[in-house]
Amino acid sequence: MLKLNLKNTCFKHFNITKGLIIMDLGKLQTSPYRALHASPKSVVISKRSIIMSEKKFHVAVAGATGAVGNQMIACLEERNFPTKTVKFLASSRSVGRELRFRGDRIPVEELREDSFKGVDIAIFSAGGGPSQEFAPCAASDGCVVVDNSSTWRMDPDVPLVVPEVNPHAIAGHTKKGIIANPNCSTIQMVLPLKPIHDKCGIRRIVVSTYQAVSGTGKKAIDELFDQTRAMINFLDYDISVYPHRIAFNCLPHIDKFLENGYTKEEMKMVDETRKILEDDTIGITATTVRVPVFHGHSESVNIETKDHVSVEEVRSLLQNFPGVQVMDDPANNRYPLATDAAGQDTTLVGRIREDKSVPNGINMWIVADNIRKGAATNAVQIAEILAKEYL
Ligand code: 2RA
Repeated sequence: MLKLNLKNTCFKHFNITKGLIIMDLGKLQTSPYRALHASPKSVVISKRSIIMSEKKFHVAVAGATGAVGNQMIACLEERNFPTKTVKFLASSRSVGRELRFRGDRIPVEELREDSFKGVDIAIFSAGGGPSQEFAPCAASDGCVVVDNSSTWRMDPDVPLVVPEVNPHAIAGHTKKGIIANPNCSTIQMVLPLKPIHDKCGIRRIVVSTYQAVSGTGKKAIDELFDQTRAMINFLDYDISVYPHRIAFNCLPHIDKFLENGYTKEEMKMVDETRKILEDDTIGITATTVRVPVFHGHSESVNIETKDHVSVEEVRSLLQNFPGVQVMDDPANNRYPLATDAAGQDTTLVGRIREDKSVPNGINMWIVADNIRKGAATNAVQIAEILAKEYL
């Protein structure tokens, strides 16, 4: 058995026999692969989580058994959210399962119209259909919903919030009882763009994404793993989650294609960015690509600003913006990687440089954990502000 120590990858154990690389499946199924998805490398707990009011809340998580739902539960626990009771809701298929919370085993209940009586805050990651059906039921029972699906994001009566960027928008929760959590690729892009937009006005954004399979969910994580394992062993593989093989490939296709030639994911980045930055004049074009990475979306972002801004000023603006960390020392091979971002809540920015092809152009590379800051952490942060300032 030849052991290769590949930092931050799944593939630790290889057996070389007659020129073939045979992977030790038993070990792969347990330690590195599962550990990569199960536990964060480090957990950044914001000061906000510590300064919560004494008041405690009845909280429900809808879609609790999914990849994002699991992480929402972990975030509530890590950030010490002031819960009085918790309720974990999912489809009838998951009833009978138990999920751990603060040392207790909580039985999963079926998500139904009457699930929200007596619940103060419900965090949803149950998919578009259930959000459409059940979020209004929750709201009519007096519960405020923080919804991770795309269903309500562009509704003018629903705030779309990244807490570091537009926390004031949470006040609009009273209109429908729903607050939308933006798309993961949008959240990590608007964070560093906000202070630049405030300082010198962004005229245009050109973004290309490199998105991890965990953005699609557990089945996609398994498909990338299974295809990779099969290919390394020269075996046949199945293709079911994506239209093409994702292992050792890049798919310029996330969500459905629209009539305008863009995908829904690309148009989410356009529309949501304008809504969050409260500026419909920004020109935005996006190309979103799925890559064979388990956790962490990366983005190449090019901006043109109205007023000139130097690279040094951009660095300084980002260094002083909450939730953003500048990691930009190319001479020492330091730039953000998906493997750096995975397991933490900070959005990493590097490769900051002038785009000399236009008068006021800046390029940067932005990376974040799509399940944490791109979904669960952002939703729990919204719930924290809601709890502290509005309920
Ligand atoms: C993705 N943006 O990565 C989606 C998840 N919300 O597929």
